[in-house]
Amino acid sequence: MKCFVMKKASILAFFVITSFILLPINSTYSQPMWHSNTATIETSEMVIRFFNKQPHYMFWIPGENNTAVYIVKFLEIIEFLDKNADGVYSSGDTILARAQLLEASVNWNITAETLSGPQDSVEVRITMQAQVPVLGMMPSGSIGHVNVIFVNHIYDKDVDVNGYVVEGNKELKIDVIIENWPWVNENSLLALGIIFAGHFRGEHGVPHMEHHRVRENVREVRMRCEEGAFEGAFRYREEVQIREESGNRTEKVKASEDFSAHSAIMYLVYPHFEGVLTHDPSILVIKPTGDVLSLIQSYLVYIVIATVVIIGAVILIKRK
Ligand SMILES: [Ca+2]
Repeated sequence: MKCFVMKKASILAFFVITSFILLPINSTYSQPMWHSNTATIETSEMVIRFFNKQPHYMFWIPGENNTAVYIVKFLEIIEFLDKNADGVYSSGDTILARAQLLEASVNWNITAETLSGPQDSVEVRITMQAQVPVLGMMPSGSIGHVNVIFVNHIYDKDVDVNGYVVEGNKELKIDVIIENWPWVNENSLLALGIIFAGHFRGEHGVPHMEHHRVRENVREVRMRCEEGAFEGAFRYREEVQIREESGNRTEKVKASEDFSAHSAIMYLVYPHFEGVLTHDPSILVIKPTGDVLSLIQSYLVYIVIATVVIIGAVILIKRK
């Protein structure tokens, strides 16, 4: 009798342990990886590809690229005169010069490092740097070069960076660095043009755009499509750091947008500066939470396995 009970218990234990081993498959620990041949960062929660090895970010949730891929493209930097004095780049403002970041002739140098980050994290850091030609408008022609750097950081766990929590594995923090702009005018401003787009079930499209405020000084534009089970987001701090010979200063950032069914473009506006400007936006993937149905769907395989295992255990025990 004693032996029989022992057997029962050990069979049950075996099945319980087996089902626990099977359960956490999708939460196994892994750190972000860089694939240089495809210029792709891969984590357990997010994939980011630098299309054409340029600052043209395509990103998705692993396994979901057939439904939705979101795109954030850093298109151009414009020097302009704010004619209507609204502090943003708007129609009627005068464009003085332009640097096109995605021209095929611009050669982006890409370097990859794996570092130990803050709070015992692992950081994968991909740096893209280029000397981008700046073309004047009146008269038209080259007026020099600007040094543009995108330093991309991703961490294997949530990390606090200057009071902002960067979400581990699913948020790419980008330092946009603009150095030595060859100014045409001493009263002008710069605008960084960013395009939002996507591939939805293989078709090129424009996501539905929504505004959110994440916290004080941090704004978010959320990208959503009907087809995808997840959303994309672009966040930015409403201030920039400027390093000049005369010292460092922090200045406000404003933005103008033109979001429609056919295109979505944003211009972040930076102040006039001599030296180096740093701004730190980020891109991230957001999975809907609290939706019971989608939670059940994502665990369906495990629920089925657990049920089969339990039924099997009950049958075996009853036979003994
Ligand atoms: Ca304006």
